[in-house]
Amino acid sequence: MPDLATRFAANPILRPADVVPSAPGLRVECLLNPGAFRYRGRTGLLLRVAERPPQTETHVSTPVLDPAAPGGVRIVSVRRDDPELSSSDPRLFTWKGVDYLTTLSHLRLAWSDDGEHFTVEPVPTLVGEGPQEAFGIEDCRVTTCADGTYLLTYTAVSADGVGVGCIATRDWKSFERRGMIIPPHNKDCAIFAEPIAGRHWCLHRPSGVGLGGNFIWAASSPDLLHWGGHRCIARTRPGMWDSERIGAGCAPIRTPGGWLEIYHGSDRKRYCLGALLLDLDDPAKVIARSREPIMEPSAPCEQTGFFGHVVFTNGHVVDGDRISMYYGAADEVICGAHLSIRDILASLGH
Ligand code: MAN
Repeated sequence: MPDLATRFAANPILRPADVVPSAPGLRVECLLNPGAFRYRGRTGLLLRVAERPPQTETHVSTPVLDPAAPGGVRIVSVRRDDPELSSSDPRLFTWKGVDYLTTLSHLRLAWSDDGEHFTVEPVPTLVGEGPQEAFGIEDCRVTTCADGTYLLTYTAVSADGVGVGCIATRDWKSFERRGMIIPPHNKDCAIFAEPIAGRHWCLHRPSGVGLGGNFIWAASSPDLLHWGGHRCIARTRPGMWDSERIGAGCAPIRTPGGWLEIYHGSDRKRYCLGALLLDLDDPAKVIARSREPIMEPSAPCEQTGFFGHVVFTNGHVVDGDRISMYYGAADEVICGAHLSIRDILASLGH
């Protein structure tokens, strides 16, 4: 059955070869999961650019941010036959009991006049800063606030864990770093574009070891820095397409019948997208949820790549009924698709 997404004819719209590496000796391996926004009539994407040195037959090498190293980047290089190396996932390896990512990500702006053809800036826009971002920054949601502020929530990765960092900007040139707003293990944080009854809201995704799981939570805050009133709003569903992990996309869309949130779900075999409809006054209440995915990895570039069978989104812009959604395909290239809000709501029975 076809899904609800009409993919751009030009997909993939950006590939690793379209991006200049951030330093000599590094290669852009993957482009992933962009935040999306409008600024002065143009569409902006904040791409996740994942880099590493070219790999060899004998060694696995990955960059780590280290202010003491030349150029601020230290290369961790391990012989493939080292008995203390273990790796079963292309995204991660463990060496001497410490976990590493196989790539280092930064965030980089790309701009478009038509929403489909993008030009990528030649240098990184934001790179990890400080020990809690030593393994990079990833998967940035961009919330466009009514006062012209853009709130960026991203995954901050280090050997200390995976948490949510926040940065604010008004002009995409100067950035105010607000630090880690939700500690590890947490990611997939999307801040609502407007307050509800005087409080700010967000969705986020803690990961439990033992009891609990990779579930979506909601929280609220008086100041966008201190988050409380945490409630689990959606769990994974055994036997379904979102049985293993779920996480919010970007800021939900206000509709007359509720907040519409596009989220990702995985069942260990693939990552699909679905929708949640949340109560307008109390977004911790789920009114409806997709039984079937609204989008599944089906195009060749969604099925084959750095990590295959993945469609993952954390960025879109909305015009009336039309969502222009940007997504990472197979953790390697950036694609776009249009979706109709009406169609998604109808699929939820609303
Ligand atoms: C998971 C995946 C990776 C990501 C790490 C750290 O393993 O989502 O793409 O790099 O988490 O966030």
